[in-house]
This record gives sequence, C-alpha cells and structure tokens, in this order.
Amino acid sequence: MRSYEGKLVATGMRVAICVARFNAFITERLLEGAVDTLRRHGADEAQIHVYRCSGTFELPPVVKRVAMSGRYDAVIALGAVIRGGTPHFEYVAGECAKGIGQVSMQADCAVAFGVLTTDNVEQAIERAGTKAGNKGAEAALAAIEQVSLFRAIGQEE
Ligand code: INI
Repeated sequence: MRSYEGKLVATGMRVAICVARFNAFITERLLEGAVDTLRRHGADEAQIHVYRCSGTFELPPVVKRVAMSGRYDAVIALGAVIRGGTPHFEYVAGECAKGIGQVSMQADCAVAFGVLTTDNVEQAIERAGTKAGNKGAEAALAAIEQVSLFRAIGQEE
C-alpha cells in the first residue's frame, strides 16, 4: 500500500491571506492566528502577503485574482459573517462559500476557507482565538497541508 499526505511544514511557501474588514475585531484575530501558525510552521514572514477587502461578499473575486496570479502556493480566505435580523447573512455567507469553492477547483494553488458563519458575536469570538480555537489558524494549517499534498501528487511517478 502506498499512501500520501501533506506535511505541516511551511518552509519556502508563498502564502496570500485575503481578509475582509467587516467585523474587523474578529477577522483581525483570525489573521493573527493564520500568520502565527504559518510562522511557527516555518514560513518566512516576507513571503506572507495580506490583501484586505471590505466585506466577506467581496472575498471571492479577490481570492480568484490572487490565486490566478501564479505568485502563491496557497491563498487563505478570512471573514466573519454574523447572523443579524435580516436574510443578508444567508446571501453573504452563501455567495462567499460558493465563490471560494469555485476558485479552489480552478486554481493551481491551494485555497483554504477560514470564513466564520455564526449565529451571534459570542460564537464568533469563541472561534477567533478563545475557547473554540482560532479558525484562521486552522485554515492556515489546512493550507500548509494542502500545498504539501499537491507537491506529493505532482511528484508521483
Ligand atoms: N460582511 C461580512 O463580512 N460579515 C457580515 O456579517 C456581513 N453582514 O452580516 O452584513 C457583511 N456584509 C457586507 C457584505 O460582505 C458586503 O461588503 C456588502 O454587502 C457590500 O457588497
């Protein structure tokens, strides 16, 4: 049997992080978690580039352009959609997930989804570096693993 899996080593990886400013008090914590994880797994900070857009709805076209630029091994999308009293939440969260899913299937680089969708602010805080971890850090780990796995797939004889 032969099995393949990615290593959690980010040495030499060029990573773009696309982050929405809407709910910035949450998304900046996700960004910190992602950058910290990349650094602790060996990424060079100069090779981590951050792109900011206004809201989570705007993330997919930014992620698409960044992913298609050919300059990165991985793109990490970070946002926080928090349910309010209107259906706006569903549209923003749904369009973002759909758009980033499409990019991930088209791009040659790894694409990681670190967009929170929560019912309230408390749940978002829990997932941005408190009791439920940091989803930005988790997305960064997934990106590192995926880049490594893609390399392994590319090296198959
Ligand atoms: N954008 C978010 O990133 N999170 C939200 O919770 C949110 N809500 O709920 O309104 C949100 N809306 C803005 C949206 O992403 C766009 O920026 C806006 O619709 C302009 O296109």
